[in-house]
Formats: sequence, C-alpha cells, structure tokens
Amino acid sequence: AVVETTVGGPHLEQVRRLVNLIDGQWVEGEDTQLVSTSPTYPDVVVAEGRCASARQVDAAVDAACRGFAIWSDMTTHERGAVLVRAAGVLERDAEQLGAELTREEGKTLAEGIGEVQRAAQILRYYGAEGDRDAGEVFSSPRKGERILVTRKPIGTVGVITPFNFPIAIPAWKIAPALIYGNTVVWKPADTVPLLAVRLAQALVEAGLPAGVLNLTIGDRAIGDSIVNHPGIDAITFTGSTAVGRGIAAAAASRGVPVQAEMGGKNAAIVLGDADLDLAVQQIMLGAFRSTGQKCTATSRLVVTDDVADELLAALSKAAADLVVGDPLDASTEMGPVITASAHDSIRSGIAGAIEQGATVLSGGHAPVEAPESGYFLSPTILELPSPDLDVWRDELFGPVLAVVRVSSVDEAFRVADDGEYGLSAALFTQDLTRALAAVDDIDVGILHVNSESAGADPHVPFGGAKKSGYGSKEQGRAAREFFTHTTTVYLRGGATRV
Ligand code: UN1
Repeated sequence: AVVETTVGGPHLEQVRRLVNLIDGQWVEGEDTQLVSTSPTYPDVVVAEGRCASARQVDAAVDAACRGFAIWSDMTTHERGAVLVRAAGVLERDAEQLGAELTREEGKTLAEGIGEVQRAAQILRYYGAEGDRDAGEVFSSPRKGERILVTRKPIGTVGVITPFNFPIAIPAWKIAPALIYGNTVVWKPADTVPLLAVRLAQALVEAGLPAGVLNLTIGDRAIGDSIVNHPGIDAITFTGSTAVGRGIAAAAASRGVPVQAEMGGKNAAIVLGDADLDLAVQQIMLGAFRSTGQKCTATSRLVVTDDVADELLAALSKAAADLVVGDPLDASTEMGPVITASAHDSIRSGIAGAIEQGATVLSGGHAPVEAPESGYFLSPTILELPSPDLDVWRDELFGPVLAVVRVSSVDEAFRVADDGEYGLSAALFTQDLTRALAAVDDIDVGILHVNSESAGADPHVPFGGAKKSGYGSKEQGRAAREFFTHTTTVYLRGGATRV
C-alpha cells in the first residue's frame, strides 16, 4: 500500500490515499475511516484513508526508538544532507503541493505555494545548522582541568501539529528535532493529513532511514496515545491553550519536557504619528491572511483618537474590497475557514459581540460571491464601546478584527497588554521613544514595529508570554535548547605531568 508519488504530477481531481509511515513502511491505518474534505467545497473529498490504531502508535514508537540508535550515531553533516535534499524535493514540487494544501486547508494558492517554499527554507536552514553545531569549553577552578559542555539528542520526540500551517509548522518542529539526532512520532491535525503525507514523502525520498520519522494519522486519541507513551521522551505541540495545557500536565506526570505554542489575541497599536497607509496595509495582512487562522494573526486593534476615524475608514474600505472566494482562483485574497464547527463558532463570536454592543464596520455576514456551501466569512471589523467585551479576550481564530479607541499612548499600551495571551503585537509609530517604551510595557513574545503581527524567521526565538506559550520557545537557539540536553564533562589528563 504505497501512496502514489508526486513525481509526474498529481491530478488534483483524483482523491489521494492517506497512509501512515511506520518503520519506513507506508501502511494503511487499522482504525476508523478518515476523510479529508475541502473547506471550499465540503462535498469534495481531497484524500481518504484510515486512522492509525493504538497498536500502530506502539509500533511507531518502537520503530522510532530503534531508529534512534542509527540516526543519533550519524554525524550532523550526514543528517543535515538529508534535510537539505528534502528541501529540494519540496521546492521541486512546490506548485503541486501548494495546490493540494490550498484544497485541503483553504488558504489562497499564493499562500499555499509560499508555505511549501517556507517549509523547504526551514529544512534547508536546519540542514545547515548541523554544520554549525557547537558546544562550549569553560575554564576550571582546578589546575589542569577543562570543563566541556556537549549537546546530545533527547531521544524520541512526539510531534503534534495544527491545521493552519499544514507543512511549515511540521517542518519547523521536525527539522530541528531531526538535525540534533532525535527521532519522531508525528500526529498531524486530522483536517490536513494529505500535506503530512507529502512532507513525510519528501523526507523519505531524501533518504531518511527507516524509523526516524513515523507518521500516525488520527484524531485526539492518537495524540493522547503518543503523549502518554512511555517511549516518548519529549513533546512539541502547537494548537489551542486548553489542549496544550492538558498535554503539559500529562507530560509533567511522566517527567517529560514539553514545548507548547498556543493561542494568541494579538493587538495592532496605531499611534497618532504612524504612517497610516502602511498601518492599513499591514493590519489587513495580519488580520485576514490565512483567513485570520494564525496564532499570530491580528485580532485586536488599538488606535488613538486623533487618527481613529481616518484609519478605520481606510481599513473598512480595504476589508470590503477584499476578494473572498475559491482560494484556487488567482484573484482570491481570502478563502474559507477550516471546518463547519469553526465557521459556526466564529459566527457566534461575531453575533455575541454585536449583542454586547459592538458596531460592525465591515463584514459580519457571509459573503455573497463565495461558493455557497463552503465555510466562508466576510473579513469582519467590529468597533467595541470598551475592551470589556468577550471578543476582546477570546481567540476566535478567524477573520475578525475587534477595535478599541483610546485617548493616549499610555492607555494604548495598557489596553493592548491587558489579557491572558501574550504571543505577538504590532506597533505602528515613527517615534523611536514610543517603540522602545512598548518593548518594556507590552508583555509579548514577539513585537513587530511597523510590520504585521504574523510572520516568523527560523533563526530567532518564536513563542509567547502568558497563556500563549508553555515550556521552551521554538526556532533558532531555542529549538536547540529544547531538542538537546547537555553533558558537562570535567576533563583532566589521565597522567601526572612530569
Ligand atoms: C506565522 O506567523 O507566519 O500556529 C507563523 C501559528 C504559529 C505560526 C505562525 N505557530 O499560527
């Protein structure tokens, strides 16, 4: 049961077969049927297959533990070469995989292809990181001794990934796990299993040895089996705060480290001296790219009174002009949200805000032009009478921007900082003093000055404060810290010096 490969070009009309990767073999799942449908045309099946069983998770963990002996024994240079080759496979197939991603997840084709290329860049980055891996040498208080700190892999890592970046988030967890010598058992979101198969295929084609990456497709129960498995030595997760905290608690009871990247309620803050054209352009990207389904999306806007009317008029117009529709159409700027239940809960979030006194500046209803059956929403901007509304606090994970006006810079920072999440923020000002004050006053993991709240580079730490993050951050040196542990070596010569 080998999944057909992308070589020769996949036909998008054809339903893809979903298979699990266990110990280097592509195998049918043994559990319930899984059907991956298109959020644009929910009747259209993109891929289907069966979920992995608990027994198959056991087999995957066993394979990963055996694979560890081989993989961790290879040099970082050899491991890096595999990642770099996998990057080449993704680059070669980016258009085809991007189209599949768009069909399965619903972001626009440009974003779908862009995400595949981003995954390739991440694999390439960590592939090269292998060459840069270095330890430390310390002096010793004792004569004739040196103290070395070397890094070693932690073992077999459980990787649990969300729907919204079906290939880039898996790449940014799996690539650092692998380069430092760990092996992986991976459960992708069950709404985007096809893209998971595609990433695993790229790594297999690149020569990854059997057992090093195992893919077990399934629902929450498969995630629980991985998290609770005694063979899993660390867990990296991206998703909701509720699920992330559950995983952290389960992992703590086994003494296993967790890296959890969770929700956000990220503010854009526009001050009176800002370049408003730039602010509008960046806020539109932050709020509505990927249909607002990014943990880093801009879902709150704080604007000072002096520029509020002008900014909100321009933003409302830009939102009304945004082309919503089939994300495979080149002219589409925003596709659907992922599922019927996401569609329902975002709409009820909007309705609840209106009930609590919010004014609709744009959207708030389903777009007329978009395919009727798909999970479409209009880009929605809501002005709130105060920050006390639920929509100011609760993450809706959709194309909804809540706005609050304030009368001073201090109030702007206070209102933006208020809340339980602390992932990212975007400040629009040309005043360096104000920008530096925001660094101190706003408790976030990522602060953008004059750029949108989303976006992340692989060489710098990624992750949030407060409810947004738990455990080690992701990317760059932070990834190295998480995916390795240290051995401190007190080193003396074995003979008395003569
Ligand atoms: C981005 O902002 O481009 O789930 C990346 C998420 C984040 C990744 C954001 N972990 O949306």
